[in-house]
Amino acid sequence: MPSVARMISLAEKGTNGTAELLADLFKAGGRCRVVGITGSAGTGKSTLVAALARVLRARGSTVGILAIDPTSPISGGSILGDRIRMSDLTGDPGVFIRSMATRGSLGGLSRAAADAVTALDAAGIDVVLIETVGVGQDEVDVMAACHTTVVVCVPGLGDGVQALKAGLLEIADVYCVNKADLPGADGVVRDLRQLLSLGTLPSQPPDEHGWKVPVVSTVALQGQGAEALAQAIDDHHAWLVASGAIHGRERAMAVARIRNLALRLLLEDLEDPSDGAGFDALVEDVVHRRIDPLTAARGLVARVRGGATERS
Ligand SMILES: Nc1nc2c(ncn2[C@@H]2O[C@H](COP(=O)(O)OP(=O)(O)O)[C@@H](O)[C@H]2O)c(=O)[nH]1
Ligand SMILES: [Mg+2]
Repeated sequence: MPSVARMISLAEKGTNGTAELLADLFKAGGRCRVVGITGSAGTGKSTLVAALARVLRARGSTVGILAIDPTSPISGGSILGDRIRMSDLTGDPGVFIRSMATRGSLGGLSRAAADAVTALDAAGIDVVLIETVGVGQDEVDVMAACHTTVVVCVPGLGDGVQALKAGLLEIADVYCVNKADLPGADGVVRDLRQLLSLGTLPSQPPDEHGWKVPVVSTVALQGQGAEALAQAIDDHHAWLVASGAIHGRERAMAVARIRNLALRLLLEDLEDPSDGAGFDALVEDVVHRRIDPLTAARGLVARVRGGATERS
C-alpha cells in the first residue's frame, strides 16, 4: 500500500490501478471528520487552520490539512507561506499537510480533494481541515463535501457582511470573525448575529433548520479563540449526529461525488466517442445544415448511452 502522500499524487494523476486502490480504501473508511474553512484571500484561513490543528493535536487527534489555493505561489508541492505559518506542525507525525492547486478540468478540484480525504481517512487521520478560497463553483463543491463548513470574515473589507455578497452565508455552519484585534470586529460579529437571527436560511435543508449558526471571533495569529472555534465545530458535529441530520448530509455528499464522477465519465466519452465515424457523420450533417446542433448533440448523447449499456 502506497503512503498517503503517494496515494494522493497517484489519484491526482489518475494513474492506472489507483481507482481500485481508492475503491478499497473508501469501502473500509468513513471515520474521519471533514471540516471546510473558507473565505476571501487574506482573511487568515491558513493561520486559523494552523491554530485549529494545534488545538486538535493537544487533544490527541490526528489532523490532515488540505490547502486548496489557486492564488498562492506553489513551491515544491506546497504553498510557501503556509509552510511557514505551519512550520511547527510540519515535523509532527500526527499532522499531514498537502497543497492542491486548481486543476484545469471541470470538477477536478473537488474530485482530487475527495480522493485525498479517502486516503487520509484510510491512514487513520481523525479530522481533515480543508482550506479553500470561496470563489468558484469548484470551491463551493469542495465545501459541499464537508461535515462542517466554517466561513471566515474579517473587519475592514468594506461592508460588514462581505460573505453575503460572496454567496457564502448559505453554506456556513459556523461563522468565524478573524482578526478580532483589528477595529470593527465587534461590528461584524453584531451584523452577522443579527442577520442570522432573522430566521432560518432559505438554502438550509429542512432537517438542518434546528441548527443555529454560531459566530466565533478569533485572533488566529495568537491562537486566541481557536479553542472556542474547535468547540463550535464539535458542537455542530454533535448536533448533526443527535438530530439525525448527518444522514441527509452524508447522502448529499455521496450524491455530489457520484454526479461529479459520472459527469467526468460522460465528458470523456463525449470528447472521445468510441464510434468516431458516427460522430463525424453528425458533424458533417451540422456543417451542411442537414440537421441542427441540438439534434446532433442528442444523437451524440444517445450514442454514448448506447455504448454505456453495451459495456455494462
Ligand atoms: N491582525 C491579524 N492578522 C492576522 C490574523 N490572522 C492572520 N493574520 C495575517 O493575515 C495575513 C493572511 O493570513 P493567511 O493565513 O495567509 O490568510 P489566508 O489567505 O486566508 O490563508 C497574514 O499576514 C497573517 O499573518 C489575526 O488574527 N490578526
Ligand atoms: Mg491560505
